[in-house]
Amino acid sequence: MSSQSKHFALQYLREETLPSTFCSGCGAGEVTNSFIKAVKDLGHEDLNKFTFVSGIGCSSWITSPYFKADTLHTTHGRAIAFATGLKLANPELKIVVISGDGDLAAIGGNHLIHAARRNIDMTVICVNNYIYGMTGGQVGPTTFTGDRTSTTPYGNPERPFVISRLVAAAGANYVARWTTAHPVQAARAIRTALEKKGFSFVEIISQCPTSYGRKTGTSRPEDMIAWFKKYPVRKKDAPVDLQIPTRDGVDLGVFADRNEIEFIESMMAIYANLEE
Ligand SMILES: Cc1ncc(C[n+]2csc(CCOP(=O)(O)OP(=O)(O)O)c2C)c(N)n1
Ligand code: SF4
Repeated sequence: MSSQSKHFALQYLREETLPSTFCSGCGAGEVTNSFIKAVKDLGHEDLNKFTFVSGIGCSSWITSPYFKADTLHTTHGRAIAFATGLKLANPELKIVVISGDGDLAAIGGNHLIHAARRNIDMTVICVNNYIYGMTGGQVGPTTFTGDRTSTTPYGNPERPFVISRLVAAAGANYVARWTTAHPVQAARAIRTALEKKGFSFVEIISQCPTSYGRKTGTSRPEDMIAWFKKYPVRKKDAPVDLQIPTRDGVDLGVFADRNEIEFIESMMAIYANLEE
């Protein structure tokens, strides 16, 4: 293949690791494309400016081993805890966490809300496929009520979190939610998130035809994408809808966009006062 006909993302990926191990039709590739598009639009020729952190899960494999960058593949649920340590040790680092909804909102949920509350400078991309994909489709905190999963074979009795609302309410400077069916909007949101000082969060709803679709009657990736396309888009500054979402659709768009003081700046301001 001539270098001119190469896919734009290949410049940022370790080609020797491809093809990826994701199932065919998985949304992980679209998330990768949206992220790389955002980085390219920001004028970066490579990923050297970034340090990537992920937990454990299929979505956690998006960065490592594929990204040509420094990538830390950590433990399940602790990506934000590792990322917080890195940022405090070296505030110059531009840290990006890419992980799944189980990793970030179930076992890692406490790290997530407190990082948002502190407004620590990092970007978190949450790949929400409504399930624990890697381990075979167990129910998670984003699974809809009534969904059949491998651990709720008669239907899920719980109600789902809306992670984006939760993170916005906790204090993040930027929060947006799109899907793999909205790659342009997702790339734009990631670009805004990467430029934002403070805690920025982009949730991308993504199809897992293998572990979620198969059990919930939508195992064709194209059917899942058609479903995502029907989701309503919030009007800018519209009041946040507090209804518990159903499979009929979750709202997309921007949930927070503000410029409140970032954690390390806040800490340094206190230290500066002590020295005076
Ligand atoms: C402490 C710990 N608990 C549980 C597991 C098993 N485990 C690995 S990945 C995973 C869930 C993955 O789901 P998610 O984070 O949503 O990512 P996905 O695979 O859906 O992309 C679990 C429970 C683990 N590795 N470590
Ligand atoms: S199990 Fe689901 S999330 Fe994991 S690679 Fe396959 S389709 Fe993607």
